[in-house]
Amino acid sequence: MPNPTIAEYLVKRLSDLGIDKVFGVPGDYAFPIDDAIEVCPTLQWVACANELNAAYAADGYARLKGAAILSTTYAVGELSALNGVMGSKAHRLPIFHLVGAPSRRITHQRLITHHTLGDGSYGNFEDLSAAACCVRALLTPDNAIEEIERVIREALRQSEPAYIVVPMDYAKMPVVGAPIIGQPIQNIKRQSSVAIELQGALHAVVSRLKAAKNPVILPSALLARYGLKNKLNEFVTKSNIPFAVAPMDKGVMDEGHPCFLGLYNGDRSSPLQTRDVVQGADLILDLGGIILEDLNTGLWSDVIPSDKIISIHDNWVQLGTKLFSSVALEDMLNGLIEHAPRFNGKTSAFKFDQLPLSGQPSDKIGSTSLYPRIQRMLRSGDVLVIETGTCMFHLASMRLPDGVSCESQTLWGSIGWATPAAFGVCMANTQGRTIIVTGDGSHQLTLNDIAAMGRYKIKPIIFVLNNGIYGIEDVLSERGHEYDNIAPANYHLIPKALGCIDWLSKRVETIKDLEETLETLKTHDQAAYIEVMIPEIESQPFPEEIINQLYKFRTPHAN
Ligand SMILES: Cc1ncc(C[n+]2csc(CCOP(=O)(O)OP(=O)(O)O)c2C)c(N)n1
Ligand SMILES: [Mg+2]
Repeated sequence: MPNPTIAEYLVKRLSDLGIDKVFGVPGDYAFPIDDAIEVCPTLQWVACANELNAAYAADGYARLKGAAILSTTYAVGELSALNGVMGSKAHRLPIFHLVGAPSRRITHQRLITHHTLGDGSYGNFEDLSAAACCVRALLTPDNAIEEIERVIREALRQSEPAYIVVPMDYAKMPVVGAPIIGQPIQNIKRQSSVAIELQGALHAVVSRLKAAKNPVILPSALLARYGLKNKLNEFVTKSNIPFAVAPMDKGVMDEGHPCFLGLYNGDRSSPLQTRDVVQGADLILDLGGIILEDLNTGLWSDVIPSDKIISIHDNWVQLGTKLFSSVALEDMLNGLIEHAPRFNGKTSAFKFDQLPLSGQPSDKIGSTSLYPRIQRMLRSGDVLVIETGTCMFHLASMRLPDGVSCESQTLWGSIGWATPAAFGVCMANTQGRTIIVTGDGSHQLTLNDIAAMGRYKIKPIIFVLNNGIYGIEDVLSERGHEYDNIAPANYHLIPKALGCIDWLSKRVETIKDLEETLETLKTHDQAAYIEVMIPEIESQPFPEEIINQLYKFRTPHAN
């Protein structure tokens, strides 16, 4: 049998990882890749409304499946995807970004083509796209087999996006050499350690744990990226060490676990006692490298002395000034499962579960009545997708019921992410429901992918919070700016207008409306779209003190 073409081989080799969908928008330079995807029996082409949405959808898919494929065309397509891929880099997701480029027969002759600046220059967009990736390759028939192995290896090792460009003529040529059949991602060892560094790090960490009286674990989302959620659970269960999660890391561990303390977010922890337990611990085991970003630390109000924290990063371990490098996170976790001592104290010193229910049936809905009801509707197996905006503050501090996980984009924070990301999550989540909570302003950026959701007959449950404004911006600055008002829309009419069949679509204004709709959802087996009216007056500015804490615009006192 003749060798497959580069395009055929590339998409098949990536699907060997267990990826079964490709998110993208077609384009002429990418036709050979698009065609190869279409005929590949293990891949489904998922047509998104635009490349940015496709990148967000790939991001959501990779959060559950471990990796994803994004396919765009030269320049106009890839540059539209850039913000989304950069977000995946920030959130450490291996997205394979495939881009079809003009053929070498064109570029060698410097013929001026469409999607260029008209200057006969071709490589100038590659540097831009590659900036969102940890590894890049331009495939030729001669290098394709080796380059694809290198790119896959590196993207999985670093858990970051990869950029793969294929000129159109090369894409249709057979690969030279012996094609390789790959392994599913779960079977691949992502990083390996240098034995002496690993032994040293493990010994140092275990000794510190043995000497500790009241340690606490802070697990980071990076563990999920490396497929280590189950191992984390095994370690926590076996060691019985209490753990708290920071907002960015919510969803990495089941919040129904008896060792769960709550959300650690400095002075904005929930419940507040979580802060005291974390900051009162004599040892904090940071598993995965917690990112001390403003919104992940209660505006940098975390107070953890460096001698109390041990940080186990993806491939290095730090204990004060002692640093071990070339130590794989997975190897450390395996070692800890085997050697860490078991703690016997009572783990959770306080009880907190459901938010109190408030409001009468005829009352208008507000945040205090909405979130307790969302909390009660969640059930094991659900994945909650949280958009950037006022909802993220309410949802981050809310305890998730047993077996519910969640995804958010707390670090990159690009509004509009959640709607397509939930599309991607839904495409990967064959077990449970996918529930998304988004503000109206964010939703307006990417709601055109509701049409794609209808087309592929997925069944998300979407809550759109209609307050008519960029509410969080009012909270962070002041009220009344014209630029924070958003175009009014009848959101609940969108699914129908965009061709979604059998969707439950409602606008709810009172608690009675909301409760009736939530009751229907209990037995409803189709997609649902609920426009929740929220009074804009709720978005009151934070006190200036807090705003200054975040932006530091004031000149500090001289002494
Ligand atoms: C792509 C992008 N553009 C602009 C912003 C700035 N921004 C952050 S939150 C926000 C408003 C979100 O409003 P909405 O989705 O309506 O939620 P609300 O806060 O009103 O609940 C904006 C404009 C951003 N984070 N990302
Ligand atoms: Mg809003």
